[in-house]
Amino acid sequence: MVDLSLAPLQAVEASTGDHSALSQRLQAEGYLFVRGLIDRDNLGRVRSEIGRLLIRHGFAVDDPRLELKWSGRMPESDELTPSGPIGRMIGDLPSLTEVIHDRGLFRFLEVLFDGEVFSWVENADRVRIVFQDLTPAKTRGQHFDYVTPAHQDGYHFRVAFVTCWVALMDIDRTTGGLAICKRSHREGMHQHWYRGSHYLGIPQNADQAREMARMGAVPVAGEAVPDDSPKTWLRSDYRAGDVLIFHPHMIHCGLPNRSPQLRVSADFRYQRRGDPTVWQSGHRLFECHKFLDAARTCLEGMDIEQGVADRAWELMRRHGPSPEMDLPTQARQMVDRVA
Ligand SMILES: O=C(O)CCC(=O)C(=O)O
Ligand SMILES: [Fe+2]
Repeated sequence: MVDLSLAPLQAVEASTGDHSALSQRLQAEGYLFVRGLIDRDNLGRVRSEIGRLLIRHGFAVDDPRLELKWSGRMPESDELTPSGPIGRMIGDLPSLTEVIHDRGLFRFLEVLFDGEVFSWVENADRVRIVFQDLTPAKTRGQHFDYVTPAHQDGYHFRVAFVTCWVALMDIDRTTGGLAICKRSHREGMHQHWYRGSHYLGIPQNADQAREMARMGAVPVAGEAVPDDSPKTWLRSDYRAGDVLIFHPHMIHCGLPNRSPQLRVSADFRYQRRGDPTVWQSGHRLFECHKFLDAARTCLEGMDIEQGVADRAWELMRRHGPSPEMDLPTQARQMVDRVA
């Protein structure tokens, strides 16, 4: 990640009841930042239950002076992923369901959408635990695993929706949190890069794109190419229960966690009920990943170039499982389409 020029987010009141004011602001600025939107008691309950799970599995230590203090243990294999055992336990917490369906959040979104709200099934699997990253900024590439690379959620899901990023604890500059690139939602869909299964996101400038290409990475989708114009990234010191709602084309990234705590946040997606949706919205994330991993394995087993496999995988990701054909047939069809 390149050095970021940071500025604070401008908040709107949770009680704003004016649909056109909110939707115009979302269109103009690409985000709505609402302090303390989530019910404090529910929020506290889910945080302490996640904290207890993290202590029980050795990731956090029980320290009354510092909640969610990292033990120094890193996750092994898939432990903490949505498919792994601890990830699944977090996803199944009833207190998390409460937060996903928080009354205040729903009321706010109903005003924003001017209609009923539909919560994605995979929201249960969107609690994110970000581990400490003490790598010096200079040596840290865009491809570093500890932070979420710059991307647009609209690349993943090509329908009308909003992402609600929720701070599940207080998150200051040291703990990292989310940053959004000011007004980047007006630039359309940017190129998103992969190297094999390694997701590199959006390069921040032309140099970084060249560096990715040199490593053998390819852009799999998106049109806008990186430019060298100065960019401002917006963030704030988040408090537990704050919600950052943003446009599908808003470029955002995670900031490195340099604190002794684990960073715990969630990112939920919602739509207006009745709007067209994507196959993923009706599935838990581990079901989606199972399909995507199987598609990847199938394509890697074929005698084709990496770039072709990457683009075919991208098509399979958009289509989802086919009721008409098995995976190898679908993979072959997509390869023929991109080759
Ligand atoms: O929390 C993060 O690091 C990334 C979250 C994200 O990408 C999202 O909210 O869509
Ligand atoms: Fe995202």
